[in-house]
Amino acid sequence: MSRIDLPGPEILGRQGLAAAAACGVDPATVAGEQSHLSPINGRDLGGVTWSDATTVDDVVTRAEAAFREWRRIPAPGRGAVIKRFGELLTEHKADLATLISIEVGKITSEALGEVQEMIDICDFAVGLSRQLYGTTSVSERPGHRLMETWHPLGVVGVISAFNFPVAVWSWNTAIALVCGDTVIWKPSEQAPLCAWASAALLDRALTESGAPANVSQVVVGGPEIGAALVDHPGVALISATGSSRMGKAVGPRVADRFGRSLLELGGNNAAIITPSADLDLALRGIVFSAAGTAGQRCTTMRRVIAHTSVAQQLTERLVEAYARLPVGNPIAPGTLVGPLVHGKAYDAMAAALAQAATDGGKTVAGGGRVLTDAAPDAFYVEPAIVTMPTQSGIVRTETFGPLLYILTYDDLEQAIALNNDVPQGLSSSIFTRDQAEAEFFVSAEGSDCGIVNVNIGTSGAEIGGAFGGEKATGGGRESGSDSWRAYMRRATNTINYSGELPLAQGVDFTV
Ligand code: UN1
Repeated sequence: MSRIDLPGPEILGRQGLAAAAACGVDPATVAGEQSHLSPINGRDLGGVTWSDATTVDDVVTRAEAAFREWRRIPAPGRGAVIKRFGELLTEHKADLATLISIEVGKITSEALGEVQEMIDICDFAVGLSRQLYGTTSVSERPGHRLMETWHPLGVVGVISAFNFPVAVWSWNTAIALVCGDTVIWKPSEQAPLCAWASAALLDRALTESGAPANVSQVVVGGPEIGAALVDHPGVALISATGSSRMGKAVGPRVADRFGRSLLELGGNNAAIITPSADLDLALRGIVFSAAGTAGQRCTTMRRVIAHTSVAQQLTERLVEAYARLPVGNPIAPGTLVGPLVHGKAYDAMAAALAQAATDGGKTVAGGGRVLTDAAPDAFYVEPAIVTMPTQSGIVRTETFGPLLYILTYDDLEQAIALNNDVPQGLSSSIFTRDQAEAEFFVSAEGSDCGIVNVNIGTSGAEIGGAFGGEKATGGGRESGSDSWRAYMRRATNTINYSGELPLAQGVDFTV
């Protein structure tokens, strides 16, 4: 099912600039030579300006100067800025959602959901600004005490991806700012207006509070900007979201200068559907996680591992549901599947489908490109389902599109082995009404992922939990729980109030 009412490039360009201007962006300052395509129609929205990588050094110097002042403001005062930022995001929720749809092609509901994630993380960070606590511990020495204090880390570089063009920055920034760090953001080239608009709202909150200049900065440009941040010794932490290939390049480079990195990389997320699963629930969970956001979340469900007793029925019902998915203009009411971000994403999906067929897979739903007449430069696809005889190389590869593989299993240990036998380790889920199965899946012998769900899909995590995964997913944790620790440095303090100087481990050094 596809919808054909696609707006023209001039309309989208105008809407985008109006939404950005409403958030405080001056259209004149962002106009430039760099072409800027909307996935909705594949056409230029009107050129934007990019920074040169040579400017990064100055940007870092300004961020370092801002850090020296910002860290002196008590954390609850920093939290008050984030509280105001959350209010401004609430006020401009629709503007930002419009920009997200125009620049990356998300349907309106998911674009609004992304802004809601930003608002939620602001709430979380405000509370956190009064809870940056360390522990105290007993000392082995009389009249001594051990304690930990947490201090701001420094300049944080945030490199974000097109698929969550603003929420992932806000997870990092809201937390980093209350922790006392300053932030430099290198957004996706795909979404400069989203970035400028979000940053303008944050700037407003900072200015209103009298915060020092340059607590938050944005540098829009190509990969060389990211590389300059990665290599800059003044950037204490690089938080990067993107492909495992990107992370493999970034991690060692940051480590080489003893910087810290927080990596949020690829996923190859599966759901195990057990014999006792509520299939109605499983169906809804799978369709949202696999086809939602046109399969372009790092948490997108890419594999279903179904028990042989339910696999056929489940597959038939999925095929039926997929036939009803409205594909088309993401801004039109009722659309559930928007476009792929660009032609390369489409090529990757087509190549994966061809490879899966070579490996013995059978495409049972979708896979074809649609709306080619209405939008010849855009890339709309019907979400695909491929049944696979084995978990071949292509199934173990993350293809960033709506492509779901179905595998089967006979016993749970085999299903868990399949779940874990991929390079990535981000998200996973099990659908079961059997408590022992659910517990086994979340146990140490179960899923090896950072996110392990029961009776919900793999995507759509709340901000309150730590977000991230293992293996080729990079190991980083962002967003809620105690992820804030990544943005601070820990000092262990031994306090001696005894008047004596006993040495630890019973060492005698009397002179
Ligand atoms: C991402 O795709 O990079 O759990 C982040 C989710 C969202 C975040 C996804 N809350 O699907």
